[in-house]
Amino acid sequence: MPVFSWFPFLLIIIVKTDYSEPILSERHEQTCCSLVSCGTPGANGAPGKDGRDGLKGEKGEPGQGLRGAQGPPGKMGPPGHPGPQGAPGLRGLKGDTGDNPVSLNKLSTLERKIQHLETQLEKINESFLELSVISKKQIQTLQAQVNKNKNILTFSLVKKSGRKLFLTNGVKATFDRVKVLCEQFEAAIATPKNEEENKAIQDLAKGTPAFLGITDKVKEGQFAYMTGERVTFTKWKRNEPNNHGSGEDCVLLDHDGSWNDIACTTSLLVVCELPA
Ligand code: FUC
Ligand code: CA
Repeated sequence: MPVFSWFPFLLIIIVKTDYSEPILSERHEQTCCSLVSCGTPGANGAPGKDGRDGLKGEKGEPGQGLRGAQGPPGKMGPPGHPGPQGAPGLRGLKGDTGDNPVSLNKLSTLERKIQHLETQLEKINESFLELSVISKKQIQTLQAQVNKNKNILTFSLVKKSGRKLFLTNGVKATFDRVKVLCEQFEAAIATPKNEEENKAIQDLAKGTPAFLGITDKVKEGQFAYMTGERVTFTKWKRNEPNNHGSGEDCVLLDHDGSWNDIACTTSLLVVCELPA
């Protein structure tokens, strides 16, 4: 038999001898003790070297510590792959019947119609603009009238005399202030041009002295209306006008209807007049 055909047997014998050595020595010890009386057992030898690392233990319970704050969101990941194509949708409703092809002749008629409509529209727009301007003006006029009437209403006491309407708000004011108050509703300071009007103001004032729309501011001693025209009717008290203290340019209508020249800075009843 050639040598290589012995080799497997030889290998088995070697391996077996190697692995069975401790068993043999154990047996040998036992055999020894059973045959020969054994002596006192020797002292324990020094502990052997540390064995190899054991298998990895099971995962432990989560710790007791407080959970930390949530960290910032991570960077956006790369876009995913497009999904598979969806199932085909439901069939749509049937569409409208299409127009027939328009003939050139028909097209020009339509164009003419559109042009006509555009012209009409332009005209309507123009009329509308005109109309809105008119309405705006009308609204402004109406608003002005409302404001005027509102102011008249505050002058609740009214006395009509001939073609004039005398109004008072029962307030006292200096001459300049009376002028402003009356002008607020396009009225003038009460200016009697005859006895009847003088009496109407006297009655309306009910004993309170009132300013008249007459001054000699332009020329001392020459009393005139606010228009600048010289007075045509007067009802001076005896010894008036006297320009007392050299500073009396305005006129006061007294409780008895008589006049006295007075300082314009005096406060007297506000009486205005409007054409009736
Ligand atoms: C008379 C008047 C004056 C003033 C004075 C207190 O002299 O003429 O205008 O009222 O009295
Ligand atoms: Ca006087």
